[in-house]
Amino acid sequence: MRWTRAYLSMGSNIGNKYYYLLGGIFAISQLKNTKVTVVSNFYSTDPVGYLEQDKFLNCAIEIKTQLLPYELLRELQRIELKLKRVRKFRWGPRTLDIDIISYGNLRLNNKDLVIPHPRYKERNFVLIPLLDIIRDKSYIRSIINYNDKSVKKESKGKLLISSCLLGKKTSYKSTANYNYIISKLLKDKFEFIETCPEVEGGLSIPRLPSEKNKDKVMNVKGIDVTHEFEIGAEKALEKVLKNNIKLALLKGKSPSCGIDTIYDGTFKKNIILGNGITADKLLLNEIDIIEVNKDEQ
Ligand code: PH2
Ligand code: MG
Ligand code: MG
Repeated sequence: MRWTRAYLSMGSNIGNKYYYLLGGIFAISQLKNTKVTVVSNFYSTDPVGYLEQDKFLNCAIEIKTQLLPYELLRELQRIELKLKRVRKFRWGPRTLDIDIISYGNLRLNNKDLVIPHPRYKERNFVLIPLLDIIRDKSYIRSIINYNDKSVKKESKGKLLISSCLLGKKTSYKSTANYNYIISKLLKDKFEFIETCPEVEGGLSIPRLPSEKNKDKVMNVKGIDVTHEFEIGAEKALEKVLKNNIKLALLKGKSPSCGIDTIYDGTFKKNIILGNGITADKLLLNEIDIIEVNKDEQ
């Protein structure tokens, strides 16, 4: 199968807008046979259409995919639905809109899918992010309305991030969890405030593997390290509060950082529903969390 380059436009205007856009980007990067290759800047944009609604946050991404157009559409709709769910401790609607702007040089005109997107040329909230990332900029430049000031580039926001995801060798094995989207595509767009709650809680690098079971964390030799994990969680929360952070990108499955799924405490690679100690503490303080994992080799 060939890889096709596609451009997607993303928008959110309810709740933690960065949570939806970045959550969408990481979810897209996990689709089978699909890679996220470029991410635009993020823009605050006045609503177009219904004016009685909050400002949007918009961005555009380039992907390379082997999914066919309708497969891609279905997967994107599934991601929209998944991110619209109401999360624990928080209430209210959540929205994420992901539109296919172009797919290779395909032209398609069906009632449920039109490619290129039928209205993108009139929408500066699509064109301006697209101009950041598209290879052939001259056509887009010729159709942008430069008098329209309703699309404003966002200044760099702060995100909490697990330091192993930034390439630091802080994991229990003294390895990093390199992630291309973080290290290459998002690095210049955010200020990362890093934390390794296990190290900051006083544990060494390397350290014995630990797993969470109910509210305790034990290492593989049966020593209770809950106290260290709780100190680490406290320190992560301090950083979040001090920097007024609303969103964390945390390493998945970890007994400190894992969100939604973790290991069950038996050291047999069994996965159960649950959050790591730091993840739980951040959720209770209304911080949204996106699970990020290292790239597959
Ligand atoms: N999306 C819409 C309608 N209006 N306005 C802005 N600024 N940004 C959007 O993404 C947007 C919109 C329908 O999808
Ligand atoms: Mg749309
Ligand atoms: Mg849509």
